Amino acid sequence: MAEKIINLKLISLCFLILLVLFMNACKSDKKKPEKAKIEIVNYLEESEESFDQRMEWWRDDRFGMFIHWGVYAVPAGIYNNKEVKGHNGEWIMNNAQIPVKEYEKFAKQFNPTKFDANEWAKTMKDAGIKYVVITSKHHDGFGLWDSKISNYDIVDFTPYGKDILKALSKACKKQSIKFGLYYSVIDWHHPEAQAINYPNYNNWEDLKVNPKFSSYLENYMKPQLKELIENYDPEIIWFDGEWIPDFTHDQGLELYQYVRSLKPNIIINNRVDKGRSGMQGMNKEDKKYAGDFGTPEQEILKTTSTLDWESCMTMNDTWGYKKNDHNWKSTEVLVHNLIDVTAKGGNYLLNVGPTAEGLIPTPSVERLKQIGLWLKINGKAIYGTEKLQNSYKQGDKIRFTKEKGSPVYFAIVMEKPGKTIVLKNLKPKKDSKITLLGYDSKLEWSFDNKEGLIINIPLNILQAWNKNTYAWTFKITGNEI
Ligand code: FHN
Repeated sequence: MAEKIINLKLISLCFLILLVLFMNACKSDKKKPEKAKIEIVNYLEESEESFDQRMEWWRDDRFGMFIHWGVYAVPAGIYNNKEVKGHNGEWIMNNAQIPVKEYEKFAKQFNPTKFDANEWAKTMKDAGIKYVVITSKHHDGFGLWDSKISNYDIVDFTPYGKDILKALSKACKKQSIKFGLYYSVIDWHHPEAQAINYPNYNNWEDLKVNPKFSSYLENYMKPQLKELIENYDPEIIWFDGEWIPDFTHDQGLELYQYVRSLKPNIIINNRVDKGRSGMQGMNKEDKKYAGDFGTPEQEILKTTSTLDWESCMTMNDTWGYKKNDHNWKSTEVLVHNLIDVTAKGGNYLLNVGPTAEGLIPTPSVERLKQIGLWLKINGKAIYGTEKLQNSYKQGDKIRFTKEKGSPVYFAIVMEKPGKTIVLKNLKPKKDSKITLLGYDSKLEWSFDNKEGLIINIPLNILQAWNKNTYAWTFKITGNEI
């Protein structure tokens, strides 16, 4: 009997122990905090493979539109009935040393009732533009979107009251044009960012650093960038105004990480950091600076580069609209620039400066149309191409490109050729069919080790060259020699 009682006690004890263990297990399960799954990625140490993947569409697209649009389109280069000195219309606030409250009066007049986002996107599409970069905020600090961080924007501060970025991003999406946003580090309107002696200074060197700049960076710039990325899903953030002494290299590195953390596959230009030297933007030591591509401004690199780059250029002399700037480049120059940039492995970001009413100036639209017509025929030699390994040119008037990953080469001739054209660096495949883009006929050719490739151009084709031809593209399957 006593043995039975001991057994029963033992069983109960075991049961109790198991119960306690079970309850503790449940408790500790409940208590165990969810392991935080925050993965800290260092975007500055991206592998080459991942970088190449991220940059692929941008490298293929080659041709983008830059849009400088904002309050400065209202004065359009004139202040107090006088033409303001300096090329750039978007600099009028600074160049004419206009006090903030005075400049705000222009914002109060900004009413672009003729702005039609779909029309703009169609102009881009017809021009063969593949991506666009628009000034969300230029140096004057005015925003083209409905910012919740500020009321100095198109919705809260102007009679127009509609969100331009919203309309344009939608219209671009419809036309499959990738959407990018320019954002200025400089802000002449924000009290924590503007030089503390603004607008009373004699020259650039006089501008005094604002001791509150890092507060503006943390509490204004970053939240605005977050807003822009979350609301408009841009593919590119294009920084500018990074040269001011208020902004540091370390802040640039951190800003790059910040923007990538908001959208990891976004592409960011090198002006996110202090790596551009002068206007050229192709610092040889770019590796230590953040940024995905170099930004030569108003110029084309002299030759190829191992870095990615994009030449941004105006069609006349200003970025932002100036009513008296009529110094337009010819369409021929613009087409030749696109060819030259492409052959050197870069991208071409061509600027328009719309009016205060919301229209892209007619001379720009006309040129864009002509470029589009040229690209309709010759686009194969531009989009999705890569630079040649040996030489991107022959003399001043011939440029080469190559279809990515295939033995198809293009020789682009930028002046009317004679009855034959001789190419020194390409050897066609035996029985290769050589054509001129836009014409069906097979061209006769011969190849000689000494002379090179000789292509005959029939008279009827030669006679078709006119002032809107700009350049002819010969398509050749073969290899480089
Ligand atoms: O100061 C600006 C200028 O207004 C314009 O936006 C150009 C475009 O690349 N960037 C700056 C100068 O580098």
